[in-house]
Amino acid sequence: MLKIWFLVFTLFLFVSTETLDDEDSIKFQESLKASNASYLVGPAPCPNGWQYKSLTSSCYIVPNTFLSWSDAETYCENVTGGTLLSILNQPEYDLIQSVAKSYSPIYPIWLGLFRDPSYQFSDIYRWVDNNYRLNLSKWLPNEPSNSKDCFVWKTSEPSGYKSISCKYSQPFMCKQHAANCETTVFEGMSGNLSSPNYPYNYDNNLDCFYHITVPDGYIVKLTVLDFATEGIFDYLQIYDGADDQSFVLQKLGGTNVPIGFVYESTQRYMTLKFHTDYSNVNTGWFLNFIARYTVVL
Ligand SMILES: [Ca+2]
Repeated sequence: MLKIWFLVFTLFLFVSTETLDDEDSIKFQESLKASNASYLVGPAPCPNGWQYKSLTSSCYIVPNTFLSWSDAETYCENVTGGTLLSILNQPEYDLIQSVAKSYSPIYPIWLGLFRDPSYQFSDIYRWVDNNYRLNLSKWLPNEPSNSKDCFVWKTSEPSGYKSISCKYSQPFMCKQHAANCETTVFEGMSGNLSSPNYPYNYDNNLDCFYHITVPDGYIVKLTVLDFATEGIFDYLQIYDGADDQSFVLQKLGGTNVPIGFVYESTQRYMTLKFHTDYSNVNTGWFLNFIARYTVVL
């Protein structure tokens, strides 16, 4: 399995050797009396400009351009952060058909669908954002053609899928899974953070954000108390700053993360992002943070 090979060739490095028991200033002890707060922000499931559909927990956008299949897929990945449209079940087909029809009543739109090269002598297809092989039931009569390698969705009646040459410029939709975590904001001198459902298994397809802010003159000292995720595919990324554009302090994944390891910010902010992929879960993680007084020269 592809995932195993990634695991074999990937090595996690841990940069901090500080332990839980190092000294903190008297000032820190005194100010522990200060109140702590955490609260949830959101939900804001889709980026700006995307349509959220609760039925599929997904976001959709229609770029105002016609492109070839490969250019459209690249556009969805690089420009929008999604993938070409997949239709994973009948409710999604019905839901998106009305959107697609109003957007492009004449021209068929690209599907993020490809013939699985490992099964080229049988009709096995995959969606670009989903690992499942599906026997599709939406083909138009006499489709798919063996001589054409890309697939469109004709949204006008009779609607259905057909194969065309990949080089044609067609309209398209991009899709991405909605962020199904609320963003958690921590403010104060200390707090505990854990993955969703901890100590029970977290879900697939997560992108959860945690923002920590400690008082002026302090830095964030984050300690790992428990950690178990699926290798490199489900990871917790720790940023030295107020958002995920900041410097990455560490990327944690797997089941060998040392308990008691500490990561410190250089300023009063720290951000964490927990990402999980489409399959295989574990019990997740439990962390603690405290504000540590620091003298900035
Ligand atoms: Ca996973």
